[in-house]
Amino acid sequence: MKIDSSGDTIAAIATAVGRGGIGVIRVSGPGTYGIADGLFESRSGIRLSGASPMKALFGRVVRRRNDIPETLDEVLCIGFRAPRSYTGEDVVEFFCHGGRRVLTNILEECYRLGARAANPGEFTQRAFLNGKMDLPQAEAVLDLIKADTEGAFRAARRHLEGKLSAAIRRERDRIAELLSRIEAVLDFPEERLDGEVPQRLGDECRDIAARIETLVASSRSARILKEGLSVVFAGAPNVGKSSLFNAFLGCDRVLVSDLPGTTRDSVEAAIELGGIELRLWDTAGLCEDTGLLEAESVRRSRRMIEEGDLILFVIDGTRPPQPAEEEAWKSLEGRERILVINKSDLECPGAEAARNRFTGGPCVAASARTDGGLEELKAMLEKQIASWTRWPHEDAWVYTSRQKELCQRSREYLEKASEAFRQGLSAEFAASDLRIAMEALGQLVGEVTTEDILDLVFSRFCIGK
Ligand SMILES: Nc1nc2c(ncn2[C@@H]2O[C@H](COP(=O)(O)OP(=O)(O)OP(=O)(O)O)[C@@H](O)[C@H]2O)c(=O)[nH]1
Ligand SMILES: [Mg+2]
Repeated sequence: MKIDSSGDTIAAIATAVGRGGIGVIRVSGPGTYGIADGLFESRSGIRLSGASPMKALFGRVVRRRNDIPETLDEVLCIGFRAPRSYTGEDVVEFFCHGGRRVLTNILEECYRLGARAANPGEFTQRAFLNGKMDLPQAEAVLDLIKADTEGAFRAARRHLEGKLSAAIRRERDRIAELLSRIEAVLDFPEERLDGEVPQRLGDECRDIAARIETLVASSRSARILKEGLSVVFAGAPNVGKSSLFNAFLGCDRVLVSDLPGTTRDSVEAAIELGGIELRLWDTAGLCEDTGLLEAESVRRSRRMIEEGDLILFVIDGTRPPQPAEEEAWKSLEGRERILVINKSDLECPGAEAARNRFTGGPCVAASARTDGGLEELKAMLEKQIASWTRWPHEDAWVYTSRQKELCQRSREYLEKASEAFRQGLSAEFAASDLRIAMEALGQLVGEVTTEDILDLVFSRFCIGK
């Protein structure tokens, strides 16, 4: 991908592939109006290049073969003049009928008149290169397109407001100011960093590092909003994991039977709860290995339990808790877990003992058969999710792993600089660390870019955006 792609005019279908009421073709670049005038005939007879920008014109797209005109579609067409467009260049959008062939025919006509196919994310990349948005905002556009749940949507909207960039620039400016003070000393060695001054500079570095660390901490909440959570139903065989999984989904998704060992493989299904996507996992019962297949089933269950964000540990209330179950519960210490005492529609003599022994996490009595306790369990999950996604620094969140890594890099070098001051090393060491810390923040907001960075960000987009 080239950073400087100006000069080219690009075109793509901007709507999802398939059949739709309308489909949009977007063209951007210096040749845009020439292409539009070459294929679009407005009903009023005005050429698009002569019409006022952002005014919709109705007309038809015409393909000419050997000077014989053929109507490809009747469309609405809107032109935008640089720099007042999404990309900051001349842009034209054709609102056509949404069939694949209709759109492809018109797109091919755009190519014939001089456009080339846009790369994934190239429109947004141009918007970034033309200063219409910064890099975190461009990343937010991608998140917004991908958002399936209310939580992911809200996170992307907030991301798009650009508050992270403002917060990052503030810290970057503080580093720059520190650097200028240190460089003054380096330039005029007679003004030595003496006495408590290095100490104070070190404290300032640590202070900025702490602020960045606070931003990094928000990334967990952002990840949950964006990607949701995995919730694993785990426990001994036959306790009713699959029955509860089905009850949660409200359908008979997986097989249930009174034979232990019914579930052999981990099965996933997604629901939305509290605006967050929950990926529910039904797993095979944890049992003593009796054969190769069982051993593999248990291995898979263990892996899911390790990877899950939250474990619903299910036990059967009609029988006393088993030592192996207690052991499994103990091994989950420090993890997010909820004890579910199932089969509460029956006599549950084991429930009391379980409540006493399985401590260190909330507990709920439930029945997959009658749906008893399910609302309570869902409310418990919802509360948990709300506490994870509530972030006090509402204004600035770290959303992507790229942003998180760069924040961490910056923080690490700020701490190195602080340490260099503390040890009384030459100010040059600290200065070089601070430059790296500053550059990481510059990369985050997109002020320092390389083709690699742009590739990383924009290649994840779809074509047409
Ligand atoms: N009475 C009653 N029976 C239940 C309840 N939940 C499950 N069962 C029964 O318990 C048996 C085992 O249920 P499953 O859902 O297959 O249990 P599981 O934990 O998935 O079992 P494995 O996949 O073998 O590990 C079945 O006969 C279910 O009908 C419940 O809440 N009440
Ligand atoms: Mg099962």
